[in-house]
Amino acid sequence: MHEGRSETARSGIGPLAAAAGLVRTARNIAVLTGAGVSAESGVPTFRGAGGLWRGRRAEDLATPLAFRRDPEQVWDFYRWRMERLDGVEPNAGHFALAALGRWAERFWLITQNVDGLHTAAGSREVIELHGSLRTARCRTCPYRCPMLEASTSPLPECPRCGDLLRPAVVWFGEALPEDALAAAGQAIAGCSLMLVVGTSGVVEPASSFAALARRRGARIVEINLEPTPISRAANVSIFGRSGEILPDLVGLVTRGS
Ligand code: BJW
Ligand code: ZN
Repeated sequence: MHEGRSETARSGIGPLAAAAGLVRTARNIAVLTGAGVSAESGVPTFRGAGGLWRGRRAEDLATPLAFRRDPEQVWDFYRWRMERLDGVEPNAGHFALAALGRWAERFWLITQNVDGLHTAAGSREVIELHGSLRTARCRTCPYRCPMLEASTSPLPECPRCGDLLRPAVVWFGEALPEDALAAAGQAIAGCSLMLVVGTSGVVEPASSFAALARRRGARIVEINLEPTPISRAANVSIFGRSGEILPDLVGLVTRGS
């Protein structure tokens, strides 16, 4: 773990203790997670070396245009993603966030991830900004079904209207689910501390949440392997693996050890 550029340098205490102090006094806590929180469970991140699929950038396949051009290839990609999720378990970071949720007075867990691992770790009412890889939906009508039912055929069709089914995730240029966006707005307005974990902070609108919360007076703690655009808004940045740092941080907050 490396010391972040932050208030901690001035106060002389380490970033972990500084972050624990901020979280303990906050009580109303919002958490925003990205792919990094699931990396130690073996789920590849989007950007960087792990983000490639057959030489293509994962984010280039997560678009409506890619689906219009070559739906079979996009389905191949998502079937591969589903297979990668088979047998994947939440890691110590997911469990620590579930424990933090039980401890906090008010708590919101906002995730950009579509892997369902926060829920599997026991977090409740997870705000899934970018949808879920566990569900498929029709691209035309409101039909939805479990992904496992849809992904048996190379190009699954809607049993109601006959158009194509697609993964119920949010692609670039698409609006986020209204309920998730409204819940995230409440979190930003209601939190006195936002903990941002394992996101590169480049995808809107999630990348603005920390700055918005900070403008409303919340403190920001960031956990990532490296500095990100969110580091500028952060009171404390802790650089290291979230599967190691989160249990330490939550232990300090909830047990004082
Ligand atoms: C660790 C770690 C460890 C690793 N411990 N840390 C110009 C053109 C076109 C669009 C735009 C544009 N400018 C802005 C936009 C908008 C666009 C956008 O933001 N684009 C930018 C990229 C330029 N945004 C959108 O289009 C969004 N919609 C929208 O804005 O709607 C407006 C609208 C309103 C009304 C009508 C219509 C539209 C939608 C964004 C959807 C993003 N979708 C994806 C795919 C989801 C489905 C799927 O999974 O396939 O979401 S893209 C991808 O990026 C995925 C992720 O959730 C998202 C964020 O990635 P994340 O989580 O940050 O992962 P990484 O890989 O980037 O970073 C991992 C981090 O973890 C790194 O920092 C590591 O260091 C760290 N790490 N191991 C701690 N162990
Ligand atoms: Zn349909």
